Amino acid sequence: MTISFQIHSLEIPLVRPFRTSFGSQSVRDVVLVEAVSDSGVSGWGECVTMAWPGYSAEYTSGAIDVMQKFLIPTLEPLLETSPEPDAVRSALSVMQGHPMAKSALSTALLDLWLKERETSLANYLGAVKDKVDCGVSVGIPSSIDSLLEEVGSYVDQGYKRIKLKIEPGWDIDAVRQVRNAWPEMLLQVDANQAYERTDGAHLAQLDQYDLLLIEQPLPEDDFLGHAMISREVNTPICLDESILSVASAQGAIEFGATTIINIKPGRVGGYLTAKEIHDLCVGQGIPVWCGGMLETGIGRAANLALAALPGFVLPGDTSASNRYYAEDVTQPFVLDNGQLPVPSKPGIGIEPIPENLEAMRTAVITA
Ligand code: NPQ
Ligand code: MG
Repeated sequence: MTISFQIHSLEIPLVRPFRTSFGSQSVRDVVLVEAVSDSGVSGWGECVTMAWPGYSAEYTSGAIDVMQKFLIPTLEPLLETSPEPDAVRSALSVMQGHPMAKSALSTALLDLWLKERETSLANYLGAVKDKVDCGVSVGIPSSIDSLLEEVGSYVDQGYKRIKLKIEPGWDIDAVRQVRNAWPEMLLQVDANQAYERTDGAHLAQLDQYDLLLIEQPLPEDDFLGHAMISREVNTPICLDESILSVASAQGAIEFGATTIINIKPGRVGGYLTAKEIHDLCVGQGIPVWCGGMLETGIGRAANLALAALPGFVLPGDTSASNRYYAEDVTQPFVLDNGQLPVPSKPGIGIEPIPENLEAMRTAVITA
C-alpha cells in the first residue's frame, strides 16, 4: 500500500463560548485526517464532528472509530496509487451513514490527488470567483446587551451578513433588537431543530424583520413539518441538517420543505456530493450558501473553494479564522472588505503549520 493515514486529534480554545439550541462549546475538538503517500506528499481533510451528537448523530470519537474499523479498511484496495475521487466515494458508499467521517477521508485523498495534478480544488469544482462574501454566525449570548455588542463587532469587521442562533425564548425579541440597530444588514436566523410543527404562527412574527431565511426550525427528518411551516411563514425556510444527499435535497425542494439550501460538505459526505447538490439547486433555481462547522484553516480552505461556485449567491458561514480562534492550525484567513480569498494553490491550497499542529495535538493515530 502506498497511501496511509494519520488521524490527528486537536483541541483549540474558542475565542468565546459558542452556544446554540443544542448546547455550548468553549473548546473545539478537531480531527484532521492526513493521507500520506510514499513519495512524501500529504493530503489533508477535516472531520467536522462535535464531541457529542448534538448537531447530528455523528460525534468525534465515533468518527475516529468508524474510520479506523470500517472506512479505511474499505478503501485499502484503492490505496496502491492515488485513487480517483469518484472511486473513493463509491467505495465508501457500501457503509451507511457517517458522512462527516467519509468527507474527512475523501477530502484528504482528493487533496493528494489534486496536488499530483497541480490543480486547485476551486478549479476542479468549477469556481468562478477568487474571493467570496462572508457572513458570521452569532451564538446565543447571556443578554441582549452582549448580543448587540457582539453583532456590532462583526459589523465593524466588515461581515456582509449576520446569522443569529435562536431557540424558544431567544428569538423574536433578539431579532427585533438587532434589526432596529442595523436596519439594512443582511440578517438570518438558525434554530438547529429547536421548534415544533405547531410553532408556525410564532415563527411568523419574524416576518416583519425582513430576514433572508429561517434555517432548520424542525427536526432533521421532518420534511412534512417544514412544508407546513413554510405555508404559515413568509420568510423563506432553509434546510441544513435535513439535507444529507442529492436525493434528500431533491425531495425537500419537491415537497416544498425548503426554498434555499445550506450546503456543508461534511454533512453530505464530501465535496463531490456537495457540488452535485449545488448543480441540482442551480437547475431548480434554489439559492445555496456554504455552511460552517467551526472549521480550522483546513476545512475553511476547502469550503472557500466550494463557496466560489456560481450557485453560492448568499454569503456563507465562511468566517475568518479569528471569529473562532486566536491561533489557527494554518496561516490564518483574514477578512478583507467582508471577503476571504479562495485558495489557488494545488489541492485545498493550505497545510497545517507543523509547530501549531504539534502544540494543539492531543493524540495521533496511524491507520
Ligand atoms: C449550523 N454552524 O449552521 C452550525 C452548527 C454548529 C457556524 O452556526 C462545535 C462544532 C460547535 C460544530 C456549533 C454554525 C458547533 C458546531 C454549531 C456546529 O447549524
Ligand atoms: Mg445550521
